[in-house]
Order: sequence, then structure tokens, then C-alpha cells
Amino acid sequence: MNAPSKQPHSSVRVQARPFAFGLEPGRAALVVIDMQRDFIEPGGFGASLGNDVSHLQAAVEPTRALLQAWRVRNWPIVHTRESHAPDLSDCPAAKRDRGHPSLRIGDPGPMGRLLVRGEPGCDIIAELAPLPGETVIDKPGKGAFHATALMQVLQRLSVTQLVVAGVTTEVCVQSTMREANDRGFDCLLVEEATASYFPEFKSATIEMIVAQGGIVGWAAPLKAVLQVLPDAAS
Ligand code: TIU
Repeated sequence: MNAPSKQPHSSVRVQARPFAFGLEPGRAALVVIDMQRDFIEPGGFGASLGNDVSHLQAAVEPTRALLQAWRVRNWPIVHTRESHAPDLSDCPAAKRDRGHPSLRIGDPGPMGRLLVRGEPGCDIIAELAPLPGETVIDKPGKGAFHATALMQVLQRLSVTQLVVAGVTTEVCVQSTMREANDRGFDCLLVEEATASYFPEFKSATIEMIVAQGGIVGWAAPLKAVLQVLPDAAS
């Protein structure tokens, strides 16, 4: 099923690549991908894979600024968590057995069982904690549409566009943007509000998204988004 058809709506122009993004007030959901302790803090899933989690800190404050901008306008906000049921019935062996991590998904770590729903490490970090009324999607995959109700949630909210933040740029963020693009959503990635354990992968992913006339979507600096919002009627 495709995204809801666009109604006439006064959009504001965000200076983006590969060309200006016409952001539609109230129709553009802010989607914050997997800003969980398990990825951002030491001792979590990201660290268990051997990553330097400090790289992800840079995305926290810009994401907080976006959340604040969406919250004051009462525009739709969706948070996602990469997470699994306690019995791991939604975690295929192809995911759990990948690589040589120090701990696997479901193993006990300092913040509880890795990537398991209800464990402390699965929580979204305190600075970006969802508020009542904001949608939280638990997703077993990298893309946020796979095996979730995200499509139905967005349709119910009459969302046609996604403004995307979160981690990691080349894994769950890019997967979600590709899934969204295939489902008819225009997607804008906010550059400072996303991060990777590999800064060069972040840069490359942004280039991949905007290449070929925006084959996956758009990318813009945080300032370019925030500065046009006051002109947007909601
Ligand atoms: N490992 C890595 O870079 N990312 C993930 O496993 N999940 C997300 O990106 N959320």
C-alpha cells in the first residue's frame, strides 16, 4: 500500500540536497531511529560488536532540537527501537549468529539482555525519551517497516513525508529510508542528527541517498530545517 495521496498544503522549502525539500507542515513525521542505550552507551549491543560508541553522541543534541521543534508544533513523532521478544522468537539465527561479538542478542550484559524488550539497554536514552502520545515502534529488523505496524501508523496520521534522525546512518537509518521510499514517502535525512560508528560510512550513506537525483531521498543540515519551521503554518 502506498502513502496517503498528498492534499494541497502550504509547504516550506528546506535547502537540501539534491534540491529543495518541500516540507509539508503536519504531514512530515519526525522519525527517530533506535536512539537506544544499547547502541549509544558503553556495555550495550553496539559495543558488543566491537564498536566505539562515542561516535554516536554527536547525534543526540541535534535530535533533541528536532524533537523540540516537532513537539512545540504538535507534529507527528515516531521513535523506533531495535528490539526482540524475550524468547527471541522474532530474532532469526541469521541475525543472532552473525559475526564474533563479545555478547550475542539476548545475552545478559551490564544493561540487561542485549536488544531485548523491557531491558534497560533497550530503552531510548533519557535525553530523547518519548513523551506520552508519541508513537514507539519496536522493530526486529533494521528497517522500521519490516514486521511492524509503522505503515498503518503513518497512514492513520496522514503522514506523507519522513524527516529522519537516529542511528546508525548506514544500517537502520538507511534501511528505513529505503523501505519508506519504496512505500511512497519522501524522506529527508538531517545530517547532524544521525551518526555511525564509522564516520566515513555516514558520509558515504548521505552521498548514496542524494545521488542520482535523490534516488533514496534528501539530506539537509539541521539549521536548514530549523530555520524554515517558523514559516510553516500547522
Ligand atoms: N550495528 C549497527 O551499526 N547498527 C545496528 O545494528 N542497528 C541500527 O543501526 N540501529
